[in-house]
Amino acid sequence: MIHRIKNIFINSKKTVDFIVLKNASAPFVDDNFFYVTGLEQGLFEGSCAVLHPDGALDLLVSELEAESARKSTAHLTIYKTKDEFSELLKHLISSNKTIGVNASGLSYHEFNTLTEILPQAVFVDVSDGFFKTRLIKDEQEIQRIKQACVIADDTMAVIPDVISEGISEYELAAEINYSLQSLGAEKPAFDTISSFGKNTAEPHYSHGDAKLTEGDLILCDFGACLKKYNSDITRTFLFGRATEQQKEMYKTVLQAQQIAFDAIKPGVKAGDIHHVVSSFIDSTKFKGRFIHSTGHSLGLAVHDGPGFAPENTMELQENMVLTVEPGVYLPGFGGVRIEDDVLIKKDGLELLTKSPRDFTELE
Ligand SMILES: [Mn+2]
Repeated sequence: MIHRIKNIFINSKKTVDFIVLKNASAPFVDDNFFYVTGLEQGLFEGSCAVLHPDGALDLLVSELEAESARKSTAHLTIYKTKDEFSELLKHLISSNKTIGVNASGLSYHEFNTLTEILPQAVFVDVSDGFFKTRLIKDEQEIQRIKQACVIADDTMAVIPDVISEGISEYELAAEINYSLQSLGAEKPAFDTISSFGKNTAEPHYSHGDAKLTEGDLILCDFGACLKKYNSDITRTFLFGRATEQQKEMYKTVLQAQQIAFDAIKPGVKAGDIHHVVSSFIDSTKFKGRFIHSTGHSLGLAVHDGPGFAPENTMELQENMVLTVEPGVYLPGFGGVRIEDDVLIKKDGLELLTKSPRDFTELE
């Protein structure tokens, strides 16, 4: 993980002597703790990582996490009490230094704790360094995301078999989550979305007690979390026979996604990808019905940084991983979204999720 740590220092506009990550209780545990350690397991509540510009890493963890932490190559120190933690941290850091913190992952309470332990230190926000470094995935990260994508694809393949008239959105979500974990995921990447009929028109509706009836669109959006890395996929199916309007919605979204795939390559601005997709949808009868951005960066977090959003001027680079997920939503009628995960390659992209994308009418 030495290269990751060195790059965080290089990619931050600020110059600092150390970087300190300090976790609170879950869910306020900084993803970057796992980024710099490469650890696949463990919660690491209250733990602290001290990063050095040469790539060295000190971990300060409670006894509870000691066994998990030993799997990392970092220099490990175990603390038993809060006082011991403070003494050990002071010992690791000479107090009159400039210390970088990740302001986007540090609670105000934990920040106050650090300033109390190290009153002479100057604290500087180096979140830009983490953010920039994490956008470009290294080989280990790409392998983990690929494995998470395989589990998501294998789960998508199960859906036609579990669908039947009268099944509830809750039950379908449970089937999806069961499949994800039985195929090796630690957990679903996020709250699984399985919506039917008019509920498919709400992009962030998760699931409720609606029961599947003939003619319903079925929208499934989920991912696998594996070794802390995530996948994210969406397919929209139809139960029964599709109407012309449903077919047209699907065709439009599928075409929009292909337009994005064709345009994605290194050097193109992320925002421009969104513009080609949204202007295509706006040229159809579904004008104004694409109501979110075209995709987001994906990795340790499901929303791992900016993506194909209207204002994003970031240039695409090799080894970024993003989602491509256009959709069309008609309130009171239903919605269609198709989402895949892509790895940016030298000449274009590699599709990491491979589930079939043609419109499927399920019986
Ligand atoms: Mn997504």
